[in-house]
Amino acid sequence: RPRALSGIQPTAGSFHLGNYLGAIRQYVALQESHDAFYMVVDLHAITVPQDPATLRENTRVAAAQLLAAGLDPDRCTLFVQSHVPEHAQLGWVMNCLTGFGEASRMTQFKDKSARHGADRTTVGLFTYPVLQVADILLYQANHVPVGEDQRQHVELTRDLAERFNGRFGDTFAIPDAYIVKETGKIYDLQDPTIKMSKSASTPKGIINLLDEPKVSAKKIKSAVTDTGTEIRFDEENKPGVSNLLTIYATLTGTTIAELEAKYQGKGYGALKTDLAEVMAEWVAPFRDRTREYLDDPAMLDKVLAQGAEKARAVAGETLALAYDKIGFLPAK
Ligand code: AQP
Repeated sequence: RPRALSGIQPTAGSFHLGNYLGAIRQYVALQESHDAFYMVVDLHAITVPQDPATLRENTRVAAAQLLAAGLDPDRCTLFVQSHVPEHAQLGWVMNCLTGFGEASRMTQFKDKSARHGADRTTVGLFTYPVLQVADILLYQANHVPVGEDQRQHVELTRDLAERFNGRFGDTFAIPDAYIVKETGKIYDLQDPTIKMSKSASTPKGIINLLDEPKVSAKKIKSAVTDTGTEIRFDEENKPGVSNLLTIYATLTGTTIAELEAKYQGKGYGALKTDLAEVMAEWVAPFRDRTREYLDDPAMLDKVLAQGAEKARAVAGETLALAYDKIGFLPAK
């Protein structure tokens, strides 16, 4: 079986609809076909300031949501990044292979550092794409299910894996990004030209999966569309309507064409009312399931401990191989 690896940050408490449609849905699907590793990336979270108690709580909330979304610990390995020290260890190695200019070209870093301001931007934020390289290579991952915003980081991973293999001999598998074209970028509901994002979206622009269902329904109803009337998928001229159609089609397993036919001659109001209902009906059981997992922290911690043990077995082997190739003297 091919390997899959991906990670998600525990920073916001609730995941948002972009996280789910762009990434988590694919995590669930790839459990069936892949030897899959998924982690809550707390090391990445601290690239910006975090309150310790909130971070700890949100790490469990993130794991609970992944289980609620359909990850099954019997079919994938679910763990917390800081439980597997090899990530930081291989991260350092990868930092030493990355050019300063190369890291400076990462657009996610440029966007995020611009938002934080130079004084509040940490070196950790600068090198977080390199830690992501280590995350992926430790598991010899073939496929990395992510949203479109992460494509450049997977490209960096390929470059560094090739560089390492070229310099020290074959060590790492070369991964491919696994991005679903239709849902790789879900847009902000209030500004459908930018991605839905926990740091850039306004509260009305983002659907948080753990919000009250009626709050999410209301946000769909007040989504920005355009001055036209026709319900048609046209990302260039109708980005708002197109985004709603993508969300609707994916959550209900229908096609965009079917939806266009269904809403022919109807107004935007009808589309929004129906999608608001679909949205509320989707988030309600998701919230309930998440709460059930959170009500049993001992079970959750056990799942994460077992996941970390499985992850360490693989990561430890890869790190030992890389250390040996580099020429580190083995500890006796
Ligand atoms: N709008 C989106 N559409 C599709 N996929 C998305 N992802 C994020 N936003 C969208 C994907 O979700 C996964 C987890 O993301 P993360 O934990 O790295 O969170 P993030 O990228 O920090 O999420 P945000 O909301 O985009 O945060 P900020 O605003 O801080 O950058 C990833 O696979 C990501 O591609």
